[in-house]
Amino acid sequence: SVADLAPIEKFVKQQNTTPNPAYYGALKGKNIIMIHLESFQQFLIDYKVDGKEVTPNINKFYHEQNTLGFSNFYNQVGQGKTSDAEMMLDNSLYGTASGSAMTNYGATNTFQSMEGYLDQDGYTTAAFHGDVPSFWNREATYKSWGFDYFFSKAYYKDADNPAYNVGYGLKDKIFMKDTANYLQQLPQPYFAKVITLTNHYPYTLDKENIDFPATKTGDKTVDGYVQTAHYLDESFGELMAYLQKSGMDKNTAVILYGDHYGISENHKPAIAKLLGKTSVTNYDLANWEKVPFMINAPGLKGGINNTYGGEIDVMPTLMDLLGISDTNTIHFGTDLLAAAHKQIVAFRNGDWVTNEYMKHNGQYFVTATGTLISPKADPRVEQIVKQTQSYVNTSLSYSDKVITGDLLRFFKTNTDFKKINRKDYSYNKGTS
Ligand code: GP9
Ligand code: MN
Repeated sequence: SVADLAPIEKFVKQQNTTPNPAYYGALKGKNIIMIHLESFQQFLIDYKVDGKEVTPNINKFYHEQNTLGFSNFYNQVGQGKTSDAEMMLDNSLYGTASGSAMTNYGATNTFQSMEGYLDQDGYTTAAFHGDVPSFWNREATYKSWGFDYFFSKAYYKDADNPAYNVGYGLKDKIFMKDTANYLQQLPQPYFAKVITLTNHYPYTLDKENIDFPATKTGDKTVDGYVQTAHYLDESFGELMAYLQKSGMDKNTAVILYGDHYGISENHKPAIAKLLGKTSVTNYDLANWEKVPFMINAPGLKGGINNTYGGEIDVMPTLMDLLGISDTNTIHFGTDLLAAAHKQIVAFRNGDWVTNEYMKHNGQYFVTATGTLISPKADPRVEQIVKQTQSYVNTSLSYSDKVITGDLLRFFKTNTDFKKINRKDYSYNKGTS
């Protein structure tokens, strides 16, 4: 009921931050292309195999003068994998404790999504993905989130050609080519979410497209990972070249993020080999959960930012960069660029990372050094750990309440945002 919302609203309001004046509104009115790098981990950045960079285009992008890159950004997905990442990125709500929130609630719940805000701010909103629209219930969910368009597999030329497909759907290079064409036709300013696919377990690719050496960990499900990551990187490079050639790059921000691990913690010996170690600790495994998050735009003040944060923080960060007020809505993350950004990264299993300490698989470490600690030995540390755990548990359970109880439907006193009516969205705006 509406009464359930009150304590949650209070909790969320306490986390509200004042935006960083150096960044507030920096992306205002620009086109936004947000690229979902499937299963892409932060360790791939600047990583080399046989002396060759796995992802030269993304590396170059990461180090560009107008790119703001985050070095301590974590994936926070649970069982919903990709769909959890989407829920966090687009709504600043966690995936649910079990299952996929998009699958179970996407078609029916009320949302206060980023696309909803942007649509109300004059943006065209579009999603692109080379798989069937039913996967993760996207077809229905994106209407609830206010997407004007959803270009799924059938929108792509010759989409069923077996040579164009691998794994779940279209190969990234084929996908990027038509996507670029569609982007150019969208009314500006636009917000486009581009979800790649080829760098997905089990990392298989046809011979003609493999032009990178596999790693030699001896773990069959791991060694192809850098090859599909390299292919994804090439497809990204091709899209960037198109943006430059068409001049679209002049008024467009490009954002990259990784959704979750490519190599799970079940592959410890292989992870150790990739890291050049004899074995891995829980500290190494906590760092293994890092994924890229980077923002590039003409004139943007770039650099590597070491703030601790994660997928839940993306929407509040982007809202401030876009200069759109969302202080009156229910979001569980905070702006990564704000001075008061809360550097607590909550994971779905109750683990967490902060700028001071981390908890991973029941062990505690000093974040900066990896020193194993016993919080009980130091009352000050014990207190911090207790407070952090309580914040993590509250945040996750409040987010779950919002989703499982469809609480945003009760949200009325909102000056920033009009309720999204999913019936207004049919993915054929202006074409019917
Ligand atoms: C399928 C794709 C994969 O369309 O997004 O989802 P995942 O298996 O990574 O959750
Ligand atoms: Mn995924």
